[in-house]
Amino acid sequence: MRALLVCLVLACGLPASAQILLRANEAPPTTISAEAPQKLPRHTAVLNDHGKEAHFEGVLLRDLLQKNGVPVANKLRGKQLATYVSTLATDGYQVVFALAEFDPSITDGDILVADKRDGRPLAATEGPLRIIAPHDKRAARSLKMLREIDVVQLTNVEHR
Ligand SMILES: Nc1nc2c(c(=O)[nH]1)N[C@H]1C(S)=C(S)[C@@H](COP(=O)(O)O)O[C@H]1N2
Ligand SMILES: [Mo]
Repeated sequence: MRALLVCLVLACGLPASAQILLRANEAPPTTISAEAPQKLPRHTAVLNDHGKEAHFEGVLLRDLLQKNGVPVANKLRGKQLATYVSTLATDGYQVVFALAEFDPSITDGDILVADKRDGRPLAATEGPLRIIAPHDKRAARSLKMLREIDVVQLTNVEHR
């Protein structure tokens, strides 16, 4: 793939099993063990789970990206607007977000990587980590059993 590829597998104030993986182009993935867990602010979000409210807690995906060298702080421009964030679950489910969805000057940018539901750690059927996209009308992008996050910047080579 002719795209700059950065892959992050998560940790950061999140379950101990989490670790960070960085990958650029076809280079072998680099795993960085979370020896010094990053202290990120905790956030909450409410998800409409088939008509029932579920309360989740975790860290902002935006903060996690920022902390791992993907700038999403504010007012993205240029190639940053041609960058996507692909999330992959252990069951193969995959959801793509635009990087701009994490820019607070464009959206509320409050998509979570959650590790708690109604105050308790997530069950194995949805955890240990789950994406929560609280403003979506359906929970389809709220990917369960999160395994990887790839940040991919498109290049003009791919435009045809
Ligand atoms: N890993 C994973 N996450 C997923 C899904 C899935 O199949 N696998 N389904 C999505 C869909 S379509 C919905 S509506 C919500 C809730 O799915 P559930 O009703 O199976 O809990 O999870 C989302 N996250
Ligand atoms: Mo769904």
